Amino acid sequence: AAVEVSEKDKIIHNIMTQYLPRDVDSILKQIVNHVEYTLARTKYNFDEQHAYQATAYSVRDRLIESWNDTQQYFTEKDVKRVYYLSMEFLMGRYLNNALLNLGIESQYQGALKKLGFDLDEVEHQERDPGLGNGGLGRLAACFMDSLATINYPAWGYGIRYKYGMFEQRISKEGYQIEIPDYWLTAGNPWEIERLDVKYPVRFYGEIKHNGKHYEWQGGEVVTAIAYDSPIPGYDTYNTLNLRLWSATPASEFDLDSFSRGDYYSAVASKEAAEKISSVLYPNDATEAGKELRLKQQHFFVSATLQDVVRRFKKKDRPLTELHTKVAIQLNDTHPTIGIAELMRIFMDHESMGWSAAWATTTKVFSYTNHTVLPEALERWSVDLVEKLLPRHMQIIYEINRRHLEEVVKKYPGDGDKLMRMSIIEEGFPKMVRMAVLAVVGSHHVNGVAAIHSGLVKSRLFPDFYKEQPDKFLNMTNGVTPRRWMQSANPALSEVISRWLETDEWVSNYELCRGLEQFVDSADMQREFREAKRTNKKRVAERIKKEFGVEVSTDAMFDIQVKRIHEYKRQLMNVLSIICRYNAIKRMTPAEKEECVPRVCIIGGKAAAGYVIAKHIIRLINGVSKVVNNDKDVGDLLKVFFMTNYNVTLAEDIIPANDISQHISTAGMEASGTSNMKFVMNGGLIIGTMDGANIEIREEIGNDNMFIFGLLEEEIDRARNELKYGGYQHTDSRLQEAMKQIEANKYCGKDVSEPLLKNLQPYNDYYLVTRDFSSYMDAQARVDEEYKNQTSWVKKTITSVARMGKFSSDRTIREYGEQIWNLEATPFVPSSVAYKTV
Ligand code: OAK
Repeated sequence: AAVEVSEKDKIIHNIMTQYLPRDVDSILKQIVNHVEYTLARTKYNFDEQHAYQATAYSVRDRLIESWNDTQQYFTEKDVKRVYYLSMEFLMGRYLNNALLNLGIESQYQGALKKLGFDLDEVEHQERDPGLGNGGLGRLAACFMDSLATINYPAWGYGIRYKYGMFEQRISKEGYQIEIPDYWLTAGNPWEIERLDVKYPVRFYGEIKHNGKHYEWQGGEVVTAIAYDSPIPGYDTYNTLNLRLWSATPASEFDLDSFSRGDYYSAVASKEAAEKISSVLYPNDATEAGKELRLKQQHFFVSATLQDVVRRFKKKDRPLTELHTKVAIQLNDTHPTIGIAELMRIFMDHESMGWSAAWATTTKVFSYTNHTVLPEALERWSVDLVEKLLPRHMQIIYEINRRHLEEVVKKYPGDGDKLMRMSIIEEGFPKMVRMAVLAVVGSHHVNGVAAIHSGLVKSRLFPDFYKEQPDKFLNMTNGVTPRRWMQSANPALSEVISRWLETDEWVSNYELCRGLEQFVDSADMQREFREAKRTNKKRVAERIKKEFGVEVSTDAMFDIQVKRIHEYKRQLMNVLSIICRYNAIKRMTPAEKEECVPRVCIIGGKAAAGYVIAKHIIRLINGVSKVVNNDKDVGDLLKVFFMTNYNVTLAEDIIPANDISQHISTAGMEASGTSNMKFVMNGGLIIGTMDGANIEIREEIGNDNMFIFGLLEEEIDRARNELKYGGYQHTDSRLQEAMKQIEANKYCGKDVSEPLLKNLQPYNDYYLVTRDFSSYMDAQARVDEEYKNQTSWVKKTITSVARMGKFSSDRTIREYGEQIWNLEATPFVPSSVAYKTV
């Protein structure tokens, strides 16, 4: 179709026909320009931090070009978009990811070299934006990368916290210390502040009826301001948007305080607005229940929905068609208040009736559950919701009334069922169950691994599953091979690309199956081992620098890094390390000859208020000190607690793993995602039949994993046996380790007493003592198998080849096809008006 082109468009076209050139000298000029004009530094003398910032700005310029084109293209084609709503996005550093996705790493390397800088060093200047806790936040980031790469029309929406995840330090005595993470100190060159994209968000106040509809008035109003970060896809021009909201005082005056002449309190009350987006709650999979947290949720959800509805309304059409252009994914229950908020917008602002509003709302939302831990299922007291969001409480009551009416019709007289299915939990105080609201208001509900999705149906929502079985789906998690292989592990990626004679596996992981045919090749085996050694060497150097301890790259690198949580059983790991230490102490010189040396690495943050988790960190540090300083042990065992585990540290150490530990009590880890990253990087797993471990085993084969422990279906019974005295472990190694802890060999009794108490049969909820022997057996198999390095490396090659299922590209395609109904829409240049002149 002919496109109308105005005179102005032609002029703009004539000066801007060219995209930013990609050759080394042009890039060099772009960087130096930013040093001078953006940073206002002299171009003859600038340091690495300024080199980083100028480089980042120059990359951002390119992303803005493709971002604008992509968004204009989506609008023109009037495509359906998915909006991924998440309280957390753990993006990690941007620079290297952007360069690789844009395919211009080597040019930037060249340009920086001419300026006297090393790209690697420059990349290290970037702060890691830690706007998430762990798995859930990092999954959102992998999903953004895959959405862009697959060319799906998508936006991410979240909160621009001023303070991200705390920085973890370890005191001299081995305790965790939390330091606030003011990550914006040196600015954030990746974001674009949109002072013109802003929405009012109200809290508190009262509800009036004006004869036509309800109005929410008074209370407090804050303004949400948008900050956009472009998200490039790999090997595509498409660039998506991550829009994070920041809270600022509403611009209108509070005339009441003015007339009272109370200028200072007027200003102070405005200052309070900024608190809403000030700090990420550092709680992983536990519920804080704090008023500010609910405020954060409504703040970002309300701004997002206003933005989404405004975008939809640019074209003249009824809002009852919203679901044809909009899919909204709720990343856990955190954005679930959006179901009530969209109803409110429909009815109170857009004059829709209840039925039409509800029919559309339930066609828009879908909900992902990320945990079955009861302490993580969000519930808000009715009193709090009523006070903070009075109109939403009314709407939730009405949603519940209509929903229960249906239940009563079908199951007259079944009061228990009614209680179980109610959004409101009757009790003192009455609570709103956000997960039930999410299920009732969504067209699909999914878990994140096969076993977990089964538990979502059977344990969390059995009554709902019975009514609407097709509503419940499984979407097994995945991770992006761009960040977790290509970028984090260039050594192995280079080997893979050479053998496959293509680097297309980076966006088509299934191609790695082609590696399997070479598994017997001595050359390939050698190259895999060399890549591993390179990665282990880097980590060994890091250990030398941080701990002053030399470790050999011949030792087996054994890694467990994840949030510290009792269900993840870091305690079981450290107990087995103590047993290993005791065993080594008893070895004869001949036995020591046969013993496989290990470097045990543990890392992760404990929520500041999670006392037991902090004790576990203290114990690990105590064991580390005793073991590493024991001359009898030498190289055979070294233990390190890596401080401040985050995305950047993960990228550094995951490629160095020989074995990694994913040892949760069966049924408790929804999926896990680092398990996938570790295997993709040429390591094997010791783990339980839990989360995605089960599917990894299905894909790579039982021979390539070290599986142990009780199965999910055995857990309830085992718990009862422990609790009521039918079972007591008899593992003498465990008894010895516990005795040493009791004698305060590794830490003081402030730590050892509560830890041991938790291991008593009636208290051992996570079944550490029950799974212990089976775990030790699996560890012995690991040692034995590692002695045969050829067979070991073959296992890692086979595993890397078979991990295709766990690319987040596969996951996102499934969401796109089965939940969102999206179409891949790669940008086609000729169709954008000003480029068709
Ligand atoms: C965090 C807060 C509340 C509820 C769940 C979480 C969370 O991080 N869950 C984790 O999500 C990951 C991504 O789906 C899973 O891989 C982890 O198993 C799960 O614990």
